[in-house]
Amino acid sequence: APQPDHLNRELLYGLLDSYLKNDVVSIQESIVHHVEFTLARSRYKFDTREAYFAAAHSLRDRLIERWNDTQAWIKHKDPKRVYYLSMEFLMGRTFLNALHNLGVMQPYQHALSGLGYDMEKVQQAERDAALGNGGLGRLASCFLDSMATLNLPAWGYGIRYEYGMFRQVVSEGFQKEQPDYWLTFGYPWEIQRPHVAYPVKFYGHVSVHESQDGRQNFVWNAGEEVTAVAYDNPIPGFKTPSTINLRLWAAKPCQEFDLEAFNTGDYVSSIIDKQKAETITSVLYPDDKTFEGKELRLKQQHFMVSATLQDIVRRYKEQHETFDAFPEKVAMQLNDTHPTLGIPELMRILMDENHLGWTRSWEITTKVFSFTNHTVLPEALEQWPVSLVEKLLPRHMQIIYDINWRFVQELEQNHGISGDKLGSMSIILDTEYGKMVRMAYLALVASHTVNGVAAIHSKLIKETIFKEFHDIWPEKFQNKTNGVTQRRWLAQCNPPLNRLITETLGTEAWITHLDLLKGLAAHAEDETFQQKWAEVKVEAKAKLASLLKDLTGDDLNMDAIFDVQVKRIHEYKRQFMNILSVALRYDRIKSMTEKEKEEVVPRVVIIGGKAAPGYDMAKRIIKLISAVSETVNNDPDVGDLLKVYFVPDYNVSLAEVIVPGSDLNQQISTAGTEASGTSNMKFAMNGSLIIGTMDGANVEIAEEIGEENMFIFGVGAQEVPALRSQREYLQVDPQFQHAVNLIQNGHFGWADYFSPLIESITGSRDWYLLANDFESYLDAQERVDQEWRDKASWTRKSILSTAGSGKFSSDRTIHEYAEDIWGVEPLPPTIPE
Ligand code: OX2
Repeated sequence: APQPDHLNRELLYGLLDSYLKNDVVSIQESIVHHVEFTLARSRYKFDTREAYFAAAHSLRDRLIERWNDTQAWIKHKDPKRVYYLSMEFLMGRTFLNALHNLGVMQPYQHALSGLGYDMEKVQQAERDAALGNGGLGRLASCFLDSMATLNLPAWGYGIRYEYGMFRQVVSEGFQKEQPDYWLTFGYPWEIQRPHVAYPVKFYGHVSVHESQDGRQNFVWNAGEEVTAVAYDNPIPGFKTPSTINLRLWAAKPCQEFDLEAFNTGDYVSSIIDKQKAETITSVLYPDDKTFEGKELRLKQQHFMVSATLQDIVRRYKEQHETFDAFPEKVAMQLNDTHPTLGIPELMRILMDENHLGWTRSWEITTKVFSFTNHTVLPEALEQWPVSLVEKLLPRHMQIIYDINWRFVQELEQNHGISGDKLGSMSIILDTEYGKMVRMAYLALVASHTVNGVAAIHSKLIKETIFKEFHDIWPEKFQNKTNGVTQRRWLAQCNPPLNRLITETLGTEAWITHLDLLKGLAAHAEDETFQQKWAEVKVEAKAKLASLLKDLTGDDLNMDAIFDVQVKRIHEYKRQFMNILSVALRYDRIKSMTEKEKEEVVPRVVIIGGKAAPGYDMAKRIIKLISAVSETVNNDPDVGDLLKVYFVPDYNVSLAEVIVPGSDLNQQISTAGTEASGTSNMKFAMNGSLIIGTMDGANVEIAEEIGEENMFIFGVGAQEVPALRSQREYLQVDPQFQHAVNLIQNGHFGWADYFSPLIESITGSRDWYLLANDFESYLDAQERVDQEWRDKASWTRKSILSTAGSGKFSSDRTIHEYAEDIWGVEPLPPTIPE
């Protein structure tokens, strides 16, 4: 681009020598300015949504100042940077978060109310950015918040899907998926960077050229080329100027038009052909746990990592002559195997485009990548057909073969491995349908570190799916127990609890040092404090009740236990077991005398979550929950003693109301199946008691807050394999049988539709051991009811839950990644001259 003839630096520095002012009047001026000049509306007439957009733009200006300075500062210091590569970021809303982190909540509130707008309503006008499925994507977003807050030189990289996670509509109990075109009114938090664009190639063939020094040069002649355009999303840290970047790529038609095609005469269809490029980043794949070998998905993965690596390499080369320092300047974290193609892509860039030999390139590559595994479920593990990779990415397939060839050599020569075992460790798997690339093995071979996401999960991957790799490379394996950001998940979503904690601890330092919450334990027995704690919970419950009132028209019984299970619908998460116990509870109440009913502890059961569109069983579970809900809620014999609700379209913003408003939350996966879980941490922080199995992070939560303050039940992960082999001989508990009969006999209607569900938990089919754990689950539920009767004791446990959740901050998690895996250090958050 042409440069200016003369830069008047003095004038420029003088013009922008201080940040925008954050007094109420300055904020009002900037909001009104954006109403007029950004939205082109009249300042005398703008609705709540326009108020939101204008306020968002004014806040974005303030983010950009900090973003620019942070990036200039990082560039000036040139420290080692960490890049978090993820196909999903489940950001939710940004407005409130940015207000909090920038410390301008109060003046914005006053500014808006002065103009006649209610902050609560303005904030509701924002649509969730739902570019993720669930735990994995939300974890990535929590990590960004922590990386910014900890002043780490970090960036996130991902895809700017035009359609995010589908909107779930429940009609007559059946899930319907509706497209989430979230960009309809524009997204004020992003900055498009049309000049930050890279070509991404697909298909074609590879040719080999002999260079003068006798070396072979591989040239990939692509059959298709698209352009990746950057959209930057500033991520502010809390109480620090540090504002990091989430760079999301969108696909656009390639700029270098193939003139040949245009000259053949069919100008219009040539343009239309080019337009197809954009479909690459159209839609987020909505399946959480089953691998689907779709070509478009593979394209998305390559598109993301190719643009990202070109960007990272370009940034590095701006400041360095050779690649010698690359591993000291760059760390890349692979969020599951989805971005694993980054490995052959970096090899290709180093070898084919920068003419480094294999050995140098491999040395560099294996020093920069590290990999996180998020599940042991075999159906989730990515295996791409070699034939597909070969067609789409011919050069990458060659490189993967080469990596594998050298790896197998190493196994034979250095580890004395041969025969079947070689085959079982090979990156390429031979199946009856042809050869497959095992992405997890590729990631493992090339990464310097692999980690699980909770202690039990990290132990399991060493013993099961990656056992043979652990045998040869024990030092590669680490654990990094997940965490969540307490800014969003406590400070922002639960203001009354925030105030009580701050008042009690005499400091708000817990917002960046969550360990301080343990100071609350000293007050757990204090009656007046318990009283205040209970009042705060009532406030949060009232908000949840009003949400349900809007959804259903019902007034909730505020004395009831608000019992919540919100997460993706999956057989391993056992929502089915939950609803079976609800059916029993209903049946029990039905058979009671009026006198007996007086003793019943009332419950409001709230279940929410999306089923992958192709996951038939999960969809039937939703219908079953709805059917039970329909029967129970309309039965006058039951009245206020039991209510069941399925909350449609569970998402981040709903979670921000549901989590604080719950008394009890269910984390009831079959032991050994839920890698970590992260909502368990959010609930515990907000003083909601956990009923759960010894699975995922529940185990560590129990260590921290005490098993006696939770309702633990069920078999442990070590017992599961043996039990699975004994399933057909298991004597089922009569209550389990009774609950099953109720459904089978059509008590809730739809008996035929539910029969595949019943079959799936019968005898040897019961993979997730519902029958086995049921009795112990009912016991735990009984303990819940008993405990509720003793209000002081319940409140004590609730306080101790919050007090014990200090470990589960993503700040702690990120600090560990930075120290043990990435080798990156915080930058002092000084603003450069
Ligand atoms: C999820 C895991 O199922 C969950 O247990 C974990 O808490 C979360 O990742 C964050 O680590 N897709 N989502 C997950 O795994 C995969 C694969």
